[in-house]
Amino acid sequence: MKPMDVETFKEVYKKRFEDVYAIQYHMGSTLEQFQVLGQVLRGYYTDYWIENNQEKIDNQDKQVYYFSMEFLPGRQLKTYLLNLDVYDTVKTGLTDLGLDFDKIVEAEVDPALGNGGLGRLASCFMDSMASTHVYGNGCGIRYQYGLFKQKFIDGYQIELPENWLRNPNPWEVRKESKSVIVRFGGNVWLEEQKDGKLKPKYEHTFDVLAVPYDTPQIGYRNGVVNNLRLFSAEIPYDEESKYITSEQRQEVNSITEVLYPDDSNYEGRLLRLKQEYFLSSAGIQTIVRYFKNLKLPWTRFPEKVAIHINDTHPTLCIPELMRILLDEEDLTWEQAWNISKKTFSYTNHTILQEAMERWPVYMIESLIPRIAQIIYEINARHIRNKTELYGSELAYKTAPIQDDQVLMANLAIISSHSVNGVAKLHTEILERYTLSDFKTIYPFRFNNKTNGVTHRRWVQLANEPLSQLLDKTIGEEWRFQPKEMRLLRSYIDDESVLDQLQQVKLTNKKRFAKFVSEQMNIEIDPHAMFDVQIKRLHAYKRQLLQVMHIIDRYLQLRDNPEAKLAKRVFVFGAKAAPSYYYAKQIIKLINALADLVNNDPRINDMIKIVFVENYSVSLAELIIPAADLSEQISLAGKEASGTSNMKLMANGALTIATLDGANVEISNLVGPDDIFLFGMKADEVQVLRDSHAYNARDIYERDPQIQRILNSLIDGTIPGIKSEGIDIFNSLVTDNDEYFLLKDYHSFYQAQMKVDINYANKKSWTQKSLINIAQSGKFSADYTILRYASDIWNVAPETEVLQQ
Ligand code: 26V
Repeated sequence: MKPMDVETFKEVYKKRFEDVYAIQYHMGSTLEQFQVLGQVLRGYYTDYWIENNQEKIDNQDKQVYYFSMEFLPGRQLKTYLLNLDVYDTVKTGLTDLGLDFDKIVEAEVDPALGNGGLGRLASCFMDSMASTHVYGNGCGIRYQYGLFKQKFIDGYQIELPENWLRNPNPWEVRKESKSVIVRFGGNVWLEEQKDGKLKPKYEHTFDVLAVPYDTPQIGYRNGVVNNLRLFSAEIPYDEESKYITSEQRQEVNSITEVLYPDDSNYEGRLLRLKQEYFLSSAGIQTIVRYFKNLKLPWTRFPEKVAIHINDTHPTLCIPELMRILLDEEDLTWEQAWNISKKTFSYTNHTILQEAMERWPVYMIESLIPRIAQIIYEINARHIRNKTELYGSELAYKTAPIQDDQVLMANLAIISSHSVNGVAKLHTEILERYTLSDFKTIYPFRFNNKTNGVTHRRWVQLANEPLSQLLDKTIGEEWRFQPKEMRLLRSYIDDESVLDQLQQVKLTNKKRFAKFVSEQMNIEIDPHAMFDVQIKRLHAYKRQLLQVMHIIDRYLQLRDNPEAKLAKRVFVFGAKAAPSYYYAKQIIKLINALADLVNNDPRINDMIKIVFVENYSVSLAELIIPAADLSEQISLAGKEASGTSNMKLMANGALTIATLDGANVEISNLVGPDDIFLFGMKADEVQVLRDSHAYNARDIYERDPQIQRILNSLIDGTIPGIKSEGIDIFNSLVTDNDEYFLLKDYHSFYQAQMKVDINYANKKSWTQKSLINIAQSGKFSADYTILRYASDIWNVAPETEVLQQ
């Protein structure tokens, strides 16, 4: 990489600052300082970016396109500095100039262009593709407003718009010249050409311009710069006159105005369908244009292009590619279909029925009529071919169109060459139950790719004290090869390393405690256990189970302040979908409980509850390094993978978990002594549900411990709640507790008591923490990406630094 020394950097920075703002460099605001630093950095990396783009064209290497409706990149500045290997230079330079590096870092907005795990995974993958030398391109939407900003008012969640583009974004480049037109609506009919071929004709279509904005994705010290391309909807320039009414203009702008916040809850809303087609069409057109420049025959398309769809949201990519190959490139159906199938692969991220996308046929027909015709044809051919081979029952059960709806998962599965789940258990459930009919027809199409996280962001940057300790203890190789963190294992009895590990944790806890004191006015003891549950608020994730546990402890401590319980700080971070009423009631409950518990002098500060507002990637970076205990307590079989579990583990938190998602793999890696497992297993849940024998009211009536906890929801114990207490009580007792909280409660409670006992022994706790850190390297997204590359995308990255 190009050398950059501190003195040169300082000169360049000062000069640029004064040129841009016409004031002396030390007079600027932190925002101005950030903007200038962004420009300086951009000047530094652009050469690589240009070089990389040229190289790709010259070498004609296969390109991966990762389509996702969500990306959650977090702040980029530190990632760029780290990956360009100029972190220390820049930090020292700015400090020399009397500027506050950390403040400048915080001046960057954290783009919330995703809901949670799925979007964050896409961004970890972008970082890993660049770092493992996979030519990966992200394709997404440049939402003008990201996920809503969460505020608590009187304990209730209020949603405010998140205008993340308020200030200029120094990383993105608007590529107007690469814009494409996306066509909606109108009438379409097939007309016979002179040569006898049928070609579609369109009239009265509504055309929208898709303008790309590119953001570089810089690999870790390897000179690679990939591209994240986000499309923005605009009025086509040469057709301004057609869009004269404000309604028409608003209709265009609304397409990329806002991210849908209803994570895991499908709603057949027209605007969402428009977004999905907008992304699919714009992205596919861009790829086709790129491929045509290579001047190769169409049959070689799958050799040069792999297209991955992140959940079903961009599935319309498939009929869109078919449309272009058929209508514009004159391929036959068989030719187009073969090319498509070899090109597309699909990841499933959920088995929750309510998250499965299915679009009414009439909607697709009126919004994108030509695409509807193509889907009908895919459907008809599927039924015909599969009936012949497997009989009509299986053919119809796997068809993409059923009951006048397009089942997007079915469409994605039958049109791709690979379908993967995101953790071993999840893939097993898909194969055995959810998608078993497809498994019969396509036995080799399914595979597992357990999720991963980038240790660069989640350890190297978020936890500098730990990173330094690792460097000192095991050398720096782990930074390139996270599996090398396992070398830490041999220090399990090294008192000095254990002491330092404790110091690292304490430092991080103090940093978080300072934030909590300054921002929330709550004083927390850094020596207490920090017990963390950070994820979207959803009934299946069972934040309520943790609430029951907290109430239980609170009541015990109130009766007996000397009770043998560990001092704990319970940390929550969670947004609820704006329309998810029950989840919002739980938010109110947690806040009301926090008010009660945090201010009750009878319990001697033995419990504090910290519910951080507006949980985000940036807050995760602050919370995760400070965590002692990681709560991964979803009902077994429901959480596809989870990724906060991996990040927390890498930062030395111990996990309390059900055997769900990737928790199963974490448990296998660390062994039974270094994780706290509880609760029903996925197959037990299935049996219990199928038996219809579960009776939650019965448990409530017979079990005094549970009864006392639940009564506190309705008897005024928690003064801040009103109807919420009753509704939540009813969801458990009257509505038979859909997620089996009462069934799992005792097992959970026992596990929590075991946690308390273990935490009392500082040394053995720290040893367990060390094992967790050491084993976490296996969850590096770099390895996950290499498996996608070899098993699914068929690309061979230059992996001189990484072996799987
Ligand atoms: C569905 C929908 C439905 C339509 C409206 C907007 C919307 C947004 C997102 C979703 C999909 C939710 C699926 C999801 O986020 N799954 C999570 O994926 C993570 C990464 O694989 C995984 O770790 C989590 O366990 C899984 O819940």
